[in-house]
Amino acid sequence: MVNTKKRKKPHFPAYRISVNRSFTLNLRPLILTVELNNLPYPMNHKSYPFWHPLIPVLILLTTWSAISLRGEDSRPNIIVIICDDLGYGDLGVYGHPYIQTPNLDNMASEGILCTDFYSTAPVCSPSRVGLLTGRSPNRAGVYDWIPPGNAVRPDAREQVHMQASEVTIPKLLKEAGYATAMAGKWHCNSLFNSPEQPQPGDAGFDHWFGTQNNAAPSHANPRNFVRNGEPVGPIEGYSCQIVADEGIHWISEHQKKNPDQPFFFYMAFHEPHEPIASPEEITASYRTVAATEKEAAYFANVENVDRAVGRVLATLKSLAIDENTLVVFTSDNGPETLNRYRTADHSWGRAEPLRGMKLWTTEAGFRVAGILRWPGRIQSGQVERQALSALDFLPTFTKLAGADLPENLQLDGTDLIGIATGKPITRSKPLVWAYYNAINEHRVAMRDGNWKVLARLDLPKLQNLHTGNIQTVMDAQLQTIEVYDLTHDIGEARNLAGDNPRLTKRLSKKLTNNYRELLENSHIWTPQIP
Ligand SMILES: [Ca+2]
Repeated sequence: MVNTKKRKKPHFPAYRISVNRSFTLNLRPLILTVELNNLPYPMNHKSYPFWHPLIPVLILLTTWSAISLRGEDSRPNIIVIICDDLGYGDLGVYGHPYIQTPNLDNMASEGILCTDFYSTAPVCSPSRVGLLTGRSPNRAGVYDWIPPGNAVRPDAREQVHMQASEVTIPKLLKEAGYATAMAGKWHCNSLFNSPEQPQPGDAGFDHWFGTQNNAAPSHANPRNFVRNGEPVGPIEGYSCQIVADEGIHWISEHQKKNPDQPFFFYMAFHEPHEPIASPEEITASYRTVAATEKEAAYFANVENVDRAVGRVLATLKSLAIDENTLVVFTSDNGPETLNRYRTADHSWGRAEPLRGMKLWTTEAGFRVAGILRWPGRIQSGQVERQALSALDFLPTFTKLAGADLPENLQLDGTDLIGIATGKPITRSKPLVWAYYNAINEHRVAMRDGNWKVLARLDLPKLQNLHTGNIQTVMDAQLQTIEVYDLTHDIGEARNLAGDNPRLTKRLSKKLTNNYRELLENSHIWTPQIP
């Protein structure tokens, strides 16, 4: 269903009444909730409607003199941490037998571990555009990874970028009063740090520190970072720690200067995408379990990410903003295939138990790690098995921020507010991916409830849709439908399409309807070469 409903919630300031740190009242027009904190009560950290029977008891137990009323924005800070090509099975908490990820394992145990979390595409650029816009990246015209735009191409790929008209998470949160910043891999344009295309600042980030694509020459001592339009030059250290440093510094400075203003930080690590480089000290610890030196370096690369995440989470605690900061951790796509290209020789990412790898439309292409942590609002130790997507971040974050959505904005996800309290989410349309350059033959995929559906298109591999090929794409019909029950077959091993024609027909129709709608609303580029 197209989400055209404008959110009417006005941006009234919230006032917090604190009573001996034992409970707080958040007062907003139309929304009156009581949060119980630090109480020996089994439903600690829950919000209660104003009529909850505990309220009068608690009020009687306090004195007015203990109450301080102060104007304070109680909306959460939000941090998105995204890895590059992290395998679904690469973290300890997702079952890796060797890689040590204690910080991410703890983050999951303190929040929600998502078993069925999806990125918006099986490759870098579209995945990031989908996350930032809350829409299938095809709508923005970003179909495949974006090469540098230094040469005109017949398929117009040199033009591809997230256009200025796209509505993004940072734009919406900034309008709602948030401070916004990003650090790491951008990969949403072909002309990075050029006035010819929108840059991270144009996408809504007040502060940005990034690279067009990978850290170069590798994760070690990168030379290609740009901060707010100014090339930084060589930096000593490893990319994920450098990116974490930028985040820690920016967040710390922001808390000093504007402690009452909530912030959004997008932290996009380059690891563990090639070209991989890892600290010797960590690599050494894996030499006894890794088959090769390069596998040990890959394992160390993921552990280095874990250490960077640990430093960020420790900073939130030291700044005393841990309780009111939502941190999400995920990956842009699945693991790279070892030696798929010449320099992909460290790519020992683990897709198990999923089928495929990065660039596939089977589960390993885009089912990724998904961890959500927000101690003030999310109960610890939850495991979430509903299908969730990075498409859901925009509707979730804008709701938390009370931000207005533009009229007629077509979104492809749903808000995840309910999962904090174990409620089922409502998804008005299935998750659909159309990746025309997939390694496997089924270029279109759908997740609907427990069903995974794959379909072929009678098309050659395409990296872009443009005026020269759009008619051929429009004429291509979905065919050779495959159906899998992911509840019992996470590895997509048993195609049920032939066993259950009625189910297959129903799912095929649903996929066709949603795919056609997406195609009709996908941006089409015009090549400069006729
Ligand atoms: Ca990637």
